[in-house]
Amino acid sequence: MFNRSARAERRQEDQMKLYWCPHTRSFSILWLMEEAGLPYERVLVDIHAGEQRKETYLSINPMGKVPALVDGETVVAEQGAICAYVADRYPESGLAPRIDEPSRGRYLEWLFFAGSCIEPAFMEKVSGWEVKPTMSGWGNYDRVVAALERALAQGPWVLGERFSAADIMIGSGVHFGLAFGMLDKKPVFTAYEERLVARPAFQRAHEIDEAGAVERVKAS
Ligand SMILES: N[C@@H](CCC(=O)N[C@@H](CS)C(=O)NCC(=O)O)C(=O)O
Repeated sequence: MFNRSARAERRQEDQMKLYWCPHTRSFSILWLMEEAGLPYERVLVDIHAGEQRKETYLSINPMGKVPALVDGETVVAEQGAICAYVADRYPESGLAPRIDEPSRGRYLEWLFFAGSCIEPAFMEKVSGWEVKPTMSGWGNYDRVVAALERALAQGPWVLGERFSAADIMIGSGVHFGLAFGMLDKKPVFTAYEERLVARPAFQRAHEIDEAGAVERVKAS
């Protein structure tokens, strides 16, 4: 149940709790925790059984969605916010540029871009929305895809040579976009995805997620 490399020796009751459900967006935070190499406990919220709408969980995430993270008295939901929290609270994870580094600007931009631009752009695509690009915050699907292509053209990561939590957010978007046909399989996206999938932390998260999916079905 706990991360292999327990860099920080924490008592079990002090460990971070990741509220998660297999095969959901909470995969990105599973991956984040594996990249961070910090001990954490996973708490299954079976969204197929409606557990996300129970009062106990709504007090953690009033949106009734996974993921959410509890670290001592800190409670944080929303993938981007969780990435920002963990990367800054545990700088030894090396997942964020320092606040005074020039790359910090782009780092924050891409961290926010995932939720505020990629997510709605994919919804626009699958739902066939007609949007006015100058009025919608995300422009439109084509603009978002063009921005992503530009950002990933150099590589290997969104900040260039340095992998960061921004790659977890952008990478999850690209990964799911390719998997669900919301992104064309252009080499710029498939090559980036291949680099992401090759990361040991991604593979560990994938194994945990798959094992969790089997256990969830058995238990239900
Ligand atoms: N904006 C949220 C989205 C999370 C989300 O949509 N989670 C879905 C699973 S992929 C969920 O919990 N759905 C259950 C529900 O809405 O009842 C984030 O970035 O964390």
